[in-house]
Amino acid sequence: MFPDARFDALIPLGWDDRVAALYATVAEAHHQPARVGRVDRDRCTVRTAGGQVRAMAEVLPTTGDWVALASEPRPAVAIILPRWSALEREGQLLAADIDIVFVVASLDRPLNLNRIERELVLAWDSGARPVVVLTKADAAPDAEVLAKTVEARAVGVDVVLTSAANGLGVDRVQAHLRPNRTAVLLGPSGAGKSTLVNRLLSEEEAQATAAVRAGDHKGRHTTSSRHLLVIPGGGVLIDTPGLRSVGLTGAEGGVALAFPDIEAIGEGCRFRDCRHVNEPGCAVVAAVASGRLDRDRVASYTKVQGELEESTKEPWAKAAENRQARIVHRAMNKLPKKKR
Ligand SMILES: Nc1nc2c(ncn2[C@@H]2O[C@H](COP(=O)(O)OP(=O)(O)O)[C@@H](O)[C@H]2O)c(=O)[nH]1
Ligand SMILES: [Mg+2]
Ligand SMILES: [Zn+2]
Repeated sequence: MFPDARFDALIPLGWDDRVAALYATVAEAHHQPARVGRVDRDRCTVRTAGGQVRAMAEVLPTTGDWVALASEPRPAVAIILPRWSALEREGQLLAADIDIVFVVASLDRPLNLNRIERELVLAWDSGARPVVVLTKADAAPDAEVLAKTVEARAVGVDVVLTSAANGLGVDRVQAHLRPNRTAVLLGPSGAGKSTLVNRLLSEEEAQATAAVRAGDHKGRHTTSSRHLLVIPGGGVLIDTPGLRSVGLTGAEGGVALAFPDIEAIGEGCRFRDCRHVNEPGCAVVAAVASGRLDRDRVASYTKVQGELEESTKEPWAKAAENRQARIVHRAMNKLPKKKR
């Protein structure tokens, strides 16, 4: 059945045996495969073997989704293919069917290791593999040292030092993409995501983007909405607008993957529900004391854990807790004021 030459034009968009197999399980004969490039309100722009099409969708897909497209009576997303990964922040889908999440942070401002760690949790939770991309290495004299610091905190994750200004590390980013992989860029606004994208795009495509944008006075590739870009050297990139905050609600699965070393050592704690703060027999605290675990990394872990516990509490439990807090508060207000 595969390969089906009719769909060869989709290969640069990430079409491969895996997608073809998924497609074959859900699509009907009158459908054609397409990949979602962008979504606005009730419509989306999809890329088919024949080109770009605006399509209606009853259930909105997200950027990166593979879909079965019906063309009669008008183009419409008939089926969203089962996703093998989805990057999600607080229930909001940012990208689907990605293989890599580039966690982007720039070196022209103080490193926010906590934020990187939180983005790594989201990245791991998506089902894709995270890679940290440190940008603007040209703007930091101690870039190498900063990269080492990040490496120590991002266990099991490749850290790539880049500069769009002088081209450093761009080949390493490209190497991650080249075997027809799809990656999404995650990181705060101003981190240099779009500049890196432009660097990876061919001159023609970058110019085409600029020309499209010139009409709306933005002048260059900016990210008003996520979209999907084919990288000439191979692979697909999804640019996202900068996230202001990185909420972790629902990302429990990502925590275990982002902190495998701490979770493994935590197996040795005396108490199953050890919080690794000051419990007796805590293996994590012992590992910090002996230098086996990084103290700041453990602090991030416990912070993230606390936040997830807070977000997964039943609403009634939270209400009861708040009620209790109010009662205590009132009782305290009723206490006679301390004499000075
Ligand atoms: N010095 C330096 N500045 C950069 C580099 N990459 C991006 N910038 C600048 O950083 C700013 C934000 O870049 P942009 O790509 O728009 O960030 P985004 O919001 O993450 O898409 C722009 O003014 C860029 O010119 C780099 O490698 N070196
Ligand atoms: Mg941008
Ligand atoms: Zn413990």
